[in-house]
Amino acid sequence: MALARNIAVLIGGVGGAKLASGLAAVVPTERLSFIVNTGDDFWRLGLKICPDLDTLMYTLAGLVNPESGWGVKADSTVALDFLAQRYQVEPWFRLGDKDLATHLLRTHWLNDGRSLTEATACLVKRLAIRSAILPMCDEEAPTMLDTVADGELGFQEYFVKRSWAPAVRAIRHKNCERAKLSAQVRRALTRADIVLIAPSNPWLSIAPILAIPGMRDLLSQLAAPVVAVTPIIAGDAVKGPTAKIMRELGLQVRASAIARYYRGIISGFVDDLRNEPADFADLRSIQLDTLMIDQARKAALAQATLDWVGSWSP
Ligand code: FO1
Repeated sequence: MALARNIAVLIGGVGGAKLASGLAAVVPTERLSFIVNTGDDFWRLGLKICPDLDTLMYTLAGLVNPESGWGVKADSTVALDFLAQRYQVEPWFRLGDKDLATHLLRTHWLNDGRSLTEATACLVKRLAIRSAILPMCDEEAPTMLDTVADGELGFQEYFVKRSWAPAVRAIRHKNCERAKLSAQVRRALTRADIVLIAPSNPWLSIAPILAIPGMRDLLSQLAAPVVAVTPIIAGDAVKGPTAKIMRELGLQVRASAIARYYRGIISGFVDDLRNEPADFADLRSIQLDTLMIDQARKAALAQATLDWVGSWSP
């Protein structure tokens, strides 16, 4: 594949950011556009929190906390501790001091009338990131989990407060019918020579993006290849609730179930070497080492994926 090609990536949180980091190591970063899940976003203490945007932003800026994969490295929690100790505010959502600066500035700009796309672009520019980081939409379309025992929970209540323990029976993208494809997202997708779906949780991180009216149609009509990377390795999720949710939704925990979920959108699928070879029907597929345990492997997966797609005959 020629170096100067445009790549758009649909992406969620920590798992997806690893591939983003690999891509940034092997292609000019200004050629990368990320369309990021905002279904996890919520308001906390009057501040707009956008975990997946920030995870990607901090990763590409070299600021991410390497232990957790989210938040800022070497951050302190002076404000959070003071809130807990002196004001009895429950510190269930860990907001570090440096991370708080991002939420303050973003919320300030939103209150000033900027869209989330504009506010994110300003943060990205000030962090000297050359890739485009685009919220999936400017409207709020929060992911809601319908749980067996506790009814409907907001995403962060389910994921962080309840440690994704409650069994899920359905997932809803509240108000998604009101969301619109932004001009920036549309342009990133139509200009892309290749579209990747990162190995993020298909149901929690990618489904909210696909739920935006017009998104599925746009993706299915693109001339460019659309290729998903498996989040299932050796028949399980590397981290997080992907496998648990698949079981709860009555699906088999297999890469082929992920490929089936993306049917009609993707033309290719990157499976993992450790998975049982599967029949992906009419999709092109390849088995690669998708376990991104260090920077070298992140870059190797990004390069191998781009080389593979670049070798497809037109
Ligand atoms: N994840 C946690 O498991 N616990 C936290 O306290 C937590 C705080 C947090 C603060 C800012 C931020 O940007 C992300 C944060 N995350 C936390 C991660 C995040 O909520 C999830 O990993 C994603 O929403 C899932 O993609």
